[in-house]
Amino acid sequence: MAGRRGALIVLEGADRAGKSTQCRRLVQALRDGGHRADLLRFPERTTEIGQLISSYLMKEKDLEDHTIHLLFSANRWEHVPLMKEKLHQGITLVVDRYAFSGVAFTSAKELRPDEAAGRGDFGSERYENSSFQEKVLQSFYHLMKDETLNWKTMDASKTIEDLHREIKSIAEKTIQEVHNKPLGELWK
Ligand code: FDM
Ligand code: MG
Repeated sequence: MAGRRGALIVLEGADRAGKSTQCRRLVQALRDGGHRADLLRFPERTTEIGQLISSYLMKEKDLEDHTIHLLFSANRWEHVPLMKEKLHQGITLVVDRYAFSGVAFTSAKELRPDEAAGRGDFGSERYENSSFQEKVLQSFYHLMKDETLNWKTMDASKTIEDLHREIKSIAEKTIQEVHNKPLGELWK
């Protein structure tokens, strides 16, 4: 195992697609299978920046769109040294949202028509309504055209168990494929 690096596995998607459930299940399954794996999520609300983001999302605080975008970005950057260290140590990172959410959610604001948002059965945080989630999805589809990012599309209407099996098998394959490749960058 010496010198093997971990894989960066990111689950992205609209709200309530089941990402958090699948991330937890995946980390557990990888560990059970003898891999070293850690779970991360973004926004990571526990840092000072994360607390600002959290109060924005809970509508306790209003922030200008560029400002909140940069806070989400800063919240990822403050974790990058730790993430690189873990990946170099051979720990696979399973990440519940990353920079793609950053792009998709911010660009969805630009796509949003100025009409009243139709409310679905969502939570009460900012962005949690179906018309905005529609725009987010469009942004994700746009991002997925970048083939260098090695996207795999999951059908979130499948059962938790079926999805878990699929995701686990993709993750195990990815861990094998990247273990002797140098760390790259998401976008150059
Ligand atoms: N979100 C998340 C963004 O708008 N930008 C980002 O960079 C990230 C990482 O934050 F609505 C949004 C997506 C979601 C909200 O995320 C909180 P969780 O996964 O529901 O906690
Ligand atoms: Mg949410």
